[in-house]
Amino acid sequence: ANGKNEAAKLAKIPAAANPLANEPSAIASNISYHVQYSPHFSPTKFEPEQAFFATAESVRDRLIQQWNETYHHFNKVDLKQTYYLSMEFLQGRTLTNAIGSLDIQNAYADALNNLGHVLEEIAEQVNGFQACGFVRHDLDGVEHINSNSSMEEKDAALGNGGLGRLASCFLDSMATLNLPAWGYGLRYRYGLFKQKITKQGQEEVAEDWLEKFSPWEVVRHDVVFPVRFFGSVMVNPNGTRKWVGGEVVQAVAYDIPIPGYKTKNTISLRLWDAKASAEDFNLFQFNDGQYESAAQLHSRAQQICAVLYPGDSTEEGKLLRLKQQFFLCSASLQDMILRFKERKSGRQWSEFPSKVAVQLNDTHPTLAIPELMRLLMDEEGLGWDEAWDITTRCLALFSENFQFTASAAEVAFGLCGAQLLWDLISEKHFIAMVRSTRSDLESKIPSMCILDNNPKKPVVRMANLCVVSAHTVNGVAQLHSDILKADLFADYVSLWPNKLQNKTNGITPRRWLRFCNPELSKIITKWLKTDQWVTNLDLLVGLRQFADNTELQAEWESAKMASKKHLADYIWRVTGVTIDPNSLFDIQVKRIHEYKRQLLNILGAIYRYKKLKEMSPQERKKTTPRTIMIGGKAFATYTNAKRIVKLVNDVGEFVNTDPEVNSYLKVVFVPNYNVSVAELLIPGSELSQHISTAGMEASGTSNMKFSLNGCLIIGTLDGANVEIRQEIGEENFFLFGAVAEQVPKLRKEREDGLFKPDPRFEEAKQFIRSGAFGSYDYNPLLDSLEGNTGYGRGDYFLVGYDFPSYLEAQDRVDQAYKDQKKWLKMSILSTAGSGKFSSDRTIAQYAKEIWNITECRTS
Ligand code: GPQ
Repeated sequence: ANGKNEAAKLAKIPAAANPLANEPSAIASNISYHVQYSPHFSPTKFEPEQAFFATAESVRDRLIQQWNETYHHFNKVDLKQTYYLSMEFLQGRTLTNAIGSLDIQNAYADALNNLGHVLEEIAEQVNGFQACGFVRHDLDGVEHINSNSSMEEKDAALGNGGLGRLASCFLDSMATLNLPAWGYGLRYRYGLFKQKITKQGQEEVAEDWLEKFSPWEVVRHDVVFPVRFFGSVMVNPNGTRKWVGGEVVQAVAYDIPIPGYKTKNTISLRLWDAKASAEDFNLFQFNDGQYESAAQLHSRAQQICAVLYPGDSTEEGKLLRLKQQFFLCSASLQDMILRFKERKSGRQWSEFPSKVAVQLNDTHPTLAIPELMRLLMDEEGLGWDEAWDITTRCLALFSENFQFTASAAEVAFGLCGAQLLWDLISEKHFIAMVRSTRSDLESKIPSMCILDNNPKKPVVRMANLCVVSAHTVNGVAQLHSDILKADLFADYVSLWPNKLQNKTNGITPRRWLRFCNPELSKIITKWLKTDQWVTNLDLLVGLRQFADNTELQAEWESAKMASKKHLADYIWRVTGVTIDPNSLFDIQVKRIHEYKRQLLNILGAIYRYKKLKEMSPQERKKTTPRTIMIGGKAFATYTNAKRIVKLVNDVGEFVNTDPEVNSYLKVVFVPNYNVSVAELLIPGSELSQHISTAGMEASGTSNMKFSLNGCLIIGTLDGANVEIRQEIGEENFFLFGAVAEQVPKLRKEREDGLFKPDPRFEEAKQFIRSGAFGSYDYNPLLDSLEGNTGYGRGDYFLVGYDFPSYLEAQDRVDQAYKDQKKWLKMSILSTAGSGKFSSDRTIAQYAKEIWNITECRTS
């Protein structure tokens, strides 16, 4: 340790009169207090790691203050409150976000300076190199650990991608808008895996976000609920039922504070952990040497929250996922009911829907429906009709997925007692209602009801259960909502015309511009002459009038260049590849999925490489140099997605080491893409790709983040791309590809052998087949792009059809980039047009149009 970083010196710092005061001296003494009296390490060092934990704890003190006040205020005012149930929350890091929300960056920076540390280094935000752990893996698997390696705040990655990150953005907006709302989720021991790239491609490594404890969570030892699995249902002589036997697991609450931006309101993300009770530990067996069976119930309980999204290709996996879902639903509902009773004793159940709104994040928490029914009927003694009325008035859901697989749901019968579930969601009521009110829909009943018509092994159709039970179901972008109404939920539209709504997704401008891109934020504030845009993103439209202004353009360009340099530095550290900040930075980062078509991107890159090779050196000089970056994780058992990861890496190694071409084209696979890496990539991007097959991306949200940061989009008419293009102007969007209505016909044509592939498409594929990228067998991947005769699998995602128009759009990109003035104007207009995509707008709509809740500001 250098002289500055010894803990002993901290003892000399005088205690502050008010440790929660926001002067740098009080903050410094508060930090010093935590180093000494909330120790997590041996009492000698005060290096970045110790400084991080002590700083986080001192920030947490401030959050707890506001958090408690908010808690008491919500209890006292007793307004209707929203509970957001989600199997995923992709929070990322907290420190920068929390200090920024509390609006005390400068004081913390000064305090830490006085203690010999630099805030940005501790938060790892400005240089961001730790985002990937400072460890670089060679393709040979050799680890390069930077010798300056220090600690990093681990991402809380309790989610896979868009759905989980949306939940986190929503919490940020709920807090900032002072809404009475809480999030509920699960405290997975291992969140999303860490992606290691080796010669074999992607390798998954468990990521222990709690390895050194999380300073942001608070365990509530007094908030514990029993959750029962399996067992049977006993019917008493008086007709009341009781669910008995099976396994009982305790749900223990861990709370994470979610501060609003520049407001006192701090709400909770409550995560449940699963625990067996002491009686479940078989002391007798243990003393008899049977250690494993003695702890069997404990280990079964621990399985529930062990991992995010356990593989569900086996029956065991399906059951475990369902147990997780039921665990979340049951514990959260018991908590809501208790709060309802505690806030005012002796009140009527009929008041419940005017105090509680439950929002289900997709169909994952569908079991909340029968579980709320069970709690109301079996535990609280309500009759079916009253319980149903309450349940349907509380619940709303938004739906992502087109193909709701109900198969797993059959396990739910075993899970909660077959008879029990059957009674609770008994659809005879639904059928009777349809018959009595809409006899014209008789023929639609079989497809609309909840259970399929297999009497032996009835399967619950989760989507139908949701639509029948929830008062509102919404899609997440206009196009997606229109498709839901026309397709999946068409029958219900005529029954309940107002049940299906649209709420276009949004992102929080705090994390995704103000904090991740402080340089650009400063410029925006300067030109708009206000920083109000951070909570009123529509104000960005005020930048439009300056889009041609050379002074703004120069500032814009230099901010972008600074971010590109940061990014280039990061890429070098994690991959060993040098990229040129003067080239066009072209990024596609998202989960690897065939429908998202990273394959289209990489085939385009291969085609570009081939054309560059054919050019003379003079011709090459006239091209627009490009750096194509692709990042994302593939689900561990999704073979084709993993092949894509491998292909991108192989193409990169090949192209980047070709001296003839590599100053005009680089292809980089960005390893271990996560929230923190996104915070670094997005500000440094100039072009981003959102190129899913039209009709398949429900919304997309990274498209909004890129656009907000002045990055241009090449994309299809899919999801929220449609609305982004409308808002920023068609001329600022590089559009290509088939539209959603064409897709079924195109697939059919392909099937019928009527499709004639473009020679450029054939050329790119052929280059891979020729073995240019090594000995790995890419044929199974390439076969998926062929017509479905023989070995082909039909090119379901229409990569072949869209390839020519994709290349043409890329040509337009190259041309546009040559005119930097024009490009900068388009970039400014992208930011200026992104106001609509604030999650504040989305959440305000949910609050008004679905939840019926109003502001509850803590003063
Ligand atoms: N999404 Cl169904 C997920 O991230 N996970 C899922 O299981 C499902 C959807 C995404 C979806 O693909 C994106 O288009 C959306 O923008 C995102 O949810 C948030 O709504």
